[in-house]
Amino acid sequence: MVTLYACEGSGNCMKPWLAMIQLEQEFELKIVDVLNGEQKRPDFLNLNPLGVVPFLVDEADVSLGESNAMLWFLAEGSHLMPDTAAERAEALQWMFFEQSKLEPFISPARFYSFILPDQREAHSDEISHWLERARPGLERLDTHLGARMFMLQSGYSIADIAIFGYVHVLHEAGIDPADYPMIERWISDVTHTDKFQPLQNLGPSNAEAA
Ligand SMILES: N[C@@H](CCC(=O)N[C@@H](CS)C(=O)NCC(=O)O)C(=O)O
Repeated sequence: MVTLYACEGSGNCMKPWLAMIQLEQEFELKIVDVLNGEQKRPDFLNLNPLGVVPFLVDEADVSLGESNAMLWFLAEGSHLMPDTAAERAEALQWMFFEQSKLEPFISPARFYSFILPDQREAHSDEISHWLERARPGLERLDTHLGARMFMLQSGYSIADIAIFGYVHVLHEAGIDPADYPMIERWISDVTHTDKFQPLQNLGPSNAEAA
């Protein structure tokens, strides 16, 4: 049995969580309270010395950090993994793009605007900087999605789940989704994929105490 350590409200944690739900893979969810520093407690650091979530373990040989690496592992041999080497490489390209051009800017802007709104004012200069840095990636993504329904021509895959994690909450970062109509259309299409669950459902009611 796989155990996923995750926190509420996180686009990164959503990725392996949603993939396992859509793959109908049994797993145990343990919620880590990152706002209260549980990820830096010795018991969790013993598991993952980097002290971050998501983190994925099983009883055998899996001990994995990085949400997109988890997607790659979980999707092996499933309909979420593209068939050809070229498509798999393209999926990886978008997964690296997500971690370098989108997540580093959308995630912190959202953190101080939505998760900790009382700190928005204190971080307003950084938020403006992050929103500016997010724009080229979002424009590139919007153009890409104008020509296809999902990230890959072959259909819904881990590339969509990777990008969806933070892009579907861009409004919570202070970005107007109406600026990116193709992304808006794609967000709606992803929410209509088989067995989709929204981020709000990633929480203690579906988890054991960590
Ligand atoms: N690149 C990593 C990012 C992991 C990460 O930074 N997780 C955040 C939550 S989204 C975290 O645990 N933050 C708490 C901390 O840094 O102490 C991934 O994709 O999994």
